[in-house]
Amino acid sequence: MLTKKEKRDIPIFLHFCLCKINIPNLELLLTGGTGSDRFVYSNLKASLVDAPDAITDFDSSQGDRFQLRSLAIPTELISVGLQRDNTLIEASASAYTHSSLRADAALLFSWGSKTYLSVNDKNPGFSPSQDLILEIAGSVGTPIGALNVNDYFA
Ligand SMILES: [Ca+2]
Ligand SMILES: [Ca+2]
Repeated sequence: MLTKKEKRDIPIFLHFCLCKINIPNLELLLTGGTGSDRFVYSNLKASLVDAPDAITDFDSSQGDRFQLRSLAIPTELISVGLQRDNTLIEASASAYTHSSLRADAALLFSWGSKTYLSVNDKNPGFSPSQDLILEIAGSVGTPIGALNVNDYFA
């Protein structure tokens, strides 16, 4: 597994579409740049809690969106705020529990100084080996409660 120091900065040749094939243990640092970008994931296992990708500049107001190839957009997006756990895996599980996150729904939560986006699979509880976890930075508004899923996914 790669450590955070070994995260690779991926040069952006395709401005519009950043696609990641299913490589769970490859931790990517992705930068979209200005304008509308698509961060495309082939499936939910492509970025898991033990080595989550980091999006450095997600900006919904620019039109940046996540796309889950071959999956419908999440049924809802819930923001649950700061989780005070010792590890990211515990924080993820807490966030799922606190929101009673449903199957196929998405979640925003903070842990430490970072914000994470998770997409649940068809099983309601959090699974470290099944449910997508991404670190997102940038202009991420995270009021507590239900957010517009179309502001994050396309
Ligand atoms: Ca952008
Ligand atoms: Ca799940």
